[in-house]
This record gives sequence, C-alpha cells and structure tokens, in this order.
Amino acid sequence: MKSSRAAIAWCGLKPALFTLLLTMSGALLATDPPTAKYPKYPSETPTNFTPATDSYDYTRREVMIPMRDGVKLHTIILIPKGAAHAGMLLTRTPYDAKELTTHSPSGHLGPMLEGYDNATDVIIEDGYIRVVQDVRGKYGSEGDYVMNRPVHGPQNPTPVDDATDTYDTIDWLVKNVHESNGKVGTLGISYDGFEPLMALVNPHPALKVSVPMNPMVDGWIGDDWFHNGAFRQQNMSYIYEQTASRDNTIKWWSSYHDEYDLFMQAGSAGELGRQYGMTQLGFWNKVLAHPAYDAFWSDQAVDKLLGTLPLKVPVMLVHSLWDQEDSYGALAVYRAIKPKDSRGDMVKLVMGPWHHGQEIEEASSLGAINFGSDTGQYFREHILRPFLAQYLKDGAPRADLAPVSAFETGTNQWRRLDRWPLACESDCSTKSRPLYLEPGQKLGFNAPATGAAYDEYVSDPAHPVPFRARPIQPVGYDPGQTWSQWLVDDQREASGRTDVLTYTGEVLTAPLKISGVPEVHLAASTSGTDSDWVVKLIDVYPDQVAERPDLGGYQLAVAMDIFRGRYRESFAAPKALVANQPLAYQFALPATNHVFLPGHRIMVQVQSSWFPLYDRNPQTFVPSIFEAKPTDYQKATQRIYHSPEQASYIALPVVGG
Ligand code: PG9
Repeated sequence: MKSSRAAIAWCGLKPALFTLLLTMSGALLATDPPTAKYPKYPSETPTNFTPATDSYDYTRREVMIPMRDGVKLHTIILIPKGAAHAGMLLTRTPYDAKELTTHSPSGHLGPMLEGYDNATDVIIEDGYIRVVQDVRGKYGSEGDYVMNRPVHGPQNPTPVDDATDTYDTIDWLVKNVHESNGKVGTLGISYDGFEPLMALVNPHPALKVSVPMNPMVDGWIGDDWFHNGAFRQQNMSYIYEQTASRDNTIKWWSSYHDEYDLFMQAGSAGELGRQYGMTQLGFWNKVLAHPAYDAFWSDQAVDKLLGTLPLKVPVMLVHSLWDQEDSYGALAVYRAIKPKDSRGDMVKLVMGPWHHGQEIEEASSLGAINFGSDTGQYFREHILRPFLAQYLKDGAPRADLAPVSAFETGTNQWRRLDRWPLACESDCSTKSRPLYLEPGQKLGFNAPATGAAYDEYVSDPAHPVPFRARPIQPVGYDPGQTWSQWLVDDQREASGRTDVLTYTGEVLTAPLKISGVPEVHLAASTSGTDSDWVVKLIDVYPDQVAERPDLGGYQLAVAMDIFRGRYRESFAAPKALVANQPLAYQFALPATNHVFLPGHRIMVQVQSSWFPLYDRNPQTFVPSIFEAKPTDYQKATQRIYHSPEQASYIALPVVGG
C-alpha cells in the first residue's frame, strides 16, 4: 500500500486516474487468456452452415424487399420445385413470417405450412408460390411498428402504410419472382385478414384477388379492443407482447391461475396496465387516451374507409358465426362494399360455423356442437380453392359459387344465397319479428299485455358474472386452452345466477329459421349512473337428446354481445345515465344463420357484467373507466321492463316468418 502511495506521489497523478491507467496497462500486458495453456478443442459448430436442400420439393428464399421510404421488409418466398407461371399467394403478418413458414421443418412444403394462417391443402394442391412477409416494424422487417397502422391521413402523417407496403411488395414480387405468372392473391386471418383489406386501398394492378378472413376492421365497435365501448381487457396480454418488443420476446406473465382473480385484484384495466408498466407502450397509451369512439377509432374503421373507395379487386370475405375475436369485421366490410359490386361477382361472402380462423382447420365440430361434416375442408376445397384459381391460375374456369355461401346451423346445411341476409335459395322474405321478454320470465312473439312491469336484479361489481366457468383461462391457443370455444359454452352456468335474468319461450313445434342480425331493444333502468347490458340469444336443446345425452338441456348461444350504457346516445360522447329511469337501449348482436329445431326453445339472458373478458362497469359515471377508483364501483339495482308501455324485445330476422 505504501509503495503505491509513493508511486502515485512520484507520478503526480490523482489516485483514481492512476488506478485506471494501472488497470488498463495491466490488461495490455496481460498474458494470453487462461484457455491458451489448454490443448486446442475445435468448436463442432461451423462458422456458417449451409442446409442441404437438394431433396426438398420447394426452394426457400428470404429477401428484404425495399419499400418506397427505404425501409426493407423481411419476406419469405417458398417456391414449389419446377414451378412455372405459378400464381403467388401473399400473407403479410405481425406474427413472425419465419414461424408461419416453418411449422414443421420438412423437405416437403406441406408440413412447413401446416398451421396458422396457411390454407395448406389449397396452396399445395394448386402449386402456388407462398409468400409470407413480416409487416413493418415486426420480427425480421425494418421500420417502426404501429398496431394496425392507419392509412396515410389524419391518424398517420407518414407517406407509408400497409397499403403502400403491400403495393411495393407486390411490385417487387412480380418483377423478381420469375417462376410466377405475375398474378398475386392475398389472404389471411384476423390481423393477417386486416392486411388483405389494406391491399384494396389503391391496389397494385397485379393484385388479382383478396381473401380477408375474420379480419380486424373496427377495434372499438365489435372487433378486438372493445365491443360497443366495453373494453376487452383480457387482450392486454396481446398488446403487451405485440408492442413491448420487435420479436415478441418480452412475455406477459401472471401470478394467478384464474384470470378472474388477476383482473379483480387490479380493480380497473388502467390499474392493471400500471402494474405491468404498460404506460411505456405507445398503443396502450392510445387506448387509454381514447376510451370513446372518437376520430382515433372511427378514422381507422376499415369498413368506412373501403366504403369511400372504388372496388377494383375481387374479394371473398370469410366470417365465422362463433368468432370469439372479430365478430364484426367481415360483415361490416361486406355491407360497405357489396353495393359497389355492380357486376355482381366481385364480392363473395362465406359464413361458416367456426371459431375465429377455424376455416383453415378441421371443422366438423366446435366445443360440444357437431356439424355433421368437416366444414373447414368443404370451404377450402369447394369455395376457396376454385375462387383463388379463377383469378390466379392461368386457364382456370370461373368458379361456380353463389354470392353468399352460408352454413345453416341447426340443420347443418350449406346454403347458396343470392345476398346476405336474404337467407333462402329462392327470393323468400326475411322479416324482422319482435321476440318479447314477457312477465314470468317468459318469451314470445306477442307484445306483453298484462303482468309485472319489470324484473330486477342486483349487479355487484365485487362479484361480476364470469363470461365462462372459472377458473378463467387466458386468451390463447396453447394445447389445453379452450379460448376459441367460449362462445359455444353451455350458458347454464349463468342462467342459474340471481344477477342474470333468464327468459324462456315455449317448446317449438316447428322449425324457426333466423338469418341476419338480431337487434336488441331493451327498456332498462339502473340505480347507478352507468351500466353494461349483456344480452344473449340462446338455443335451448330438449331436456333429453337420445343420441347425445350430454346435450340434454344444453343452452347454446347463437348470438350474444355487450353494450356499455354510457354510449346509449352517442358512441363518441359518453353520458351519465339518469338513475332509476327506464331508458331505451338498441344494439346489434352478431349475425346468425340458425334454425331453432322442433323440440327446442328460444332463451334470452340479460346481465350486467361479462368478466374478466370485459372490464367491469363501476356503475357510477366517471370520465374514463380506465381510471375508475375502487370507491367508484357500486352495486346497482337493474330493472328490465316488459310492460305494454315499456317493452323489451329482440328483433329477430325470421325467414319466411
Ligand atoms: N384478431 C386477433 C387478435 C387481435 C388483437 C388481440 C387479440 C387477438 C388476431 O389478430 O389474432
């Protein structure tokens, strides 16, 4: 220690600087690393490994395609060996192009593609060149990620969006993939279904067909983020993982087996977001800043956007009748663009008895419900395949498809329809018939004449109604997870609760067919100043079903949704409810194409929470429910009226009624 002090004095240096110099010099004079004295033991991993792919039945190219602003997008191109003049099928995705094209690594293209977002049988059978691209800002692509990037305009000041990126990608593909015939189709599910819609905005001339399946269209009205203003808080994990990192390596976590407990302990969704540090995430902050349907959401509504544009590319919209994620988008776009189809063959609609995206999977059943045939395989082979071929395969015939191919649940039959919701092969009428809630918790087509004016229940935010049986699983598709089936869960779980009103009709003696959008008309009051209303239209199976004992008395929801009361006058301008005053609420349920069979009953359930999928309504009006405080959450007495003066009913789209 003394000598070092002398050394410091001699150098006239400050001690810290002296120590630093000593350390650095030591590093420079250091002997070889310790391993140098060991014998050489070469790594068994080469610096570069080149896969031997001569036996493969496809070639794989990974390219970085430059966009007009210079950003390059990671694109995987899978070309069947010997392909010539082949059509190209493009999917753009925020879910990892590499993962979507290596589901089961193989020398055969089929196993590589078998999995999410590939209609593999169609791709292989018709020899398409498969192109899958990471969207801007995700995984292998450069650039900045913006959730469902709005098109250039009030919500996006840059000159680039998913429409321009699709255009530039197609332009590069037709110039650089010489095995192709210069024709490109685009298809995809969910977010990947949003992309084929973006492709329709100023489409590239080489884009010959677009197949948006279960597309994200309006995140506030009825797709992934809100339904009629009620926030789908279980999707917070998706927002977290999708935006916390470019490659989704920052994973959500939970310290609860039951998601009901996770969300209850937090109180509000805003508080849970704070617990998870989500205010670091741009999209989450935008959600917090826009709880109502303001321009942030309405400017991004893809159906509204496409409704202002000319229709230049044939489109097949694919909708799932039990879509647990995007039950709104496909039909909203259909309503917006069908009127533009002057030729009558540019817009096709397909509706199947599927969960979100089940059309590319085995689909002979969903949960406990069987459909008598593999409806997914039927769709791919007899609807999707000929439709794509007509536009992408040189010399292919015109597809023999009806404007609408709709599976009729209940009877389990595919129907060829001229338009939606006209629900017959012939020109039969679809007439709206009011199905009234009646005293004694009955249901019928006759307006209530006498009896009690209302039924009531207590809605307690401390004990919200679970949207399915607990323990509640997270949103997800991992083995053992049944998120995709929750819309067909047996609703008996709820019908026995005192905070759920259940109205049941008589046993049907003849089939009753509905085809279209059931519309809720509630006369309801709350002792609070805000309230959610959940309405379910249910097919009740006979008390005993000989061939399926497990379906005895099953309560199968054919359409159900939630409406946040503060928006009853305006989605953009929430307003406190007048306590204890019967008020009118009107909202659409998801589309149906269903036959209630003889021996079945119709049921309607009404409740005021659907937890934890949707955040709780404090039932006290606050500026933003994201910021509700524990003391804001108050019990409320809810009344559903069914008097001649204050009738509640569902306008059913009855066919041939
Ligand atoms: N529509 C699906 C989704 C989006 C956002 C949250 C959760 C699910 C999807 O793109 O898979």
